[in-house]
Amino acid sequence: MKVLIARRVFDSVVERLAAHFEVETNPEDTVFSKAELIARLQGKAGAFITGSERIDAEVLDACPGLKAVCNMAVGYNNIDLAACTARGVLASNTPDVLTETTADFGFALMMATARRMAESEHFLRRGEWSKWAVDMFTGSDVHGATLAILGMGRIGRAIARRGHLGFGMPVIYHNRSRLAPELEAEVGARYVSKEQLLKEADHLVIVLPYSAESHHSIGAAELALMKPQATLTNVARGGIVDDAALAQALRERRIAAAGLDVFEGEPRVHPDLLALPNVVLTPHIASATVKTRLAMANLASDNLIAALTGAAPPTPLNSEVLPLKR
Ligand code: 8YV
Repeated sequence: MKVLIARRVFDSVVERLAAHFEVETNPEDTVFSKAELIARLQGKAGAFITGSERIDAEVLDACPGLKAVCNMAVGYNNIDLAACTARGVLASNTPDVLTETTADFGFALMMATARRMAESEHFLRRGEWSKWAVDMFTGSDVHGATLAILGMGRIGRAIARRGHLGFGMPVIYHNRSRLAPELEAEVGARYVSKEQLLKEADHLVIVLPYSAESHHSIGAAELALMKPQATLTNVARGGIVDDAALAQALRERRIAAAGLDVFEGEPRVHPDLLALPNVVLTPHIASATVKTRLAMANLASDNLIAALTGAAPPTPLNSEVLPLKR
């Protein structure tokens, strides 16, 4: 059987897959256009993909031999799951292995935002530090401040736990569904309405999955509810926040600062955000530790190997298509 590894990955992962399949790799690490993806998937039974490749009905219909698409990411908004299921194609993602790493980064980005770390570093690098001043880069405290979490899945809970146990933060959250009382107690989190969350937040951290429903969950109206001293951190997906509205709120100091690891239309970043001092911007690296990226790649491979060899994939998104018939 032939499989496509759509992006450059670790040699050990290519070797593992090559022990089971005839693999086509992408050493140039190009992000394929839809036409190129379709061309590359001809005759392939499986695809190892990342969040950059979109698998939709058009791709699936153009690649009738495709049986499994295995995403190296926990978010799977790049995959039309219903279209996969309707055609009997197995889809998988990589939950759990990146939870703590992503929570570390989300917490760090929130702290860097609250304490103005990027802005002050740029000032220092520009050679503008000539003397100490009483109000130089004064930010807002993290310890004891209200941590507001939008989306309370695995990563949200891991961030809540850090705030609650490590920093004495009162934690509030809003989510489609409420956590069981014992889970709320474990991370010290209190369920509130979205409006209350925005009004009470000192530090808002967004960890929602992206979908048509969560598109622009945070826009001008939501930002208007927040305190002028509040910060916003997004480690979920671009598109959940309306970047133009956020840039305007930051410019007018209607909120204090933002920490963003994800952007609408990335890798393009809204020029208004790039021009602002009160933002910390990182290139979608919340899961980027050597250990975690390797674990994600191995889990995506485990899913692909299992799906195509008749075993049970460890983290399927649509196990109802098993055993594969296509
Ligand atoms: C990935 C992510 O690095 O897991 C996710 O959903 O956003 C990141 O961990 C990215 O999607 C590339 O696959």
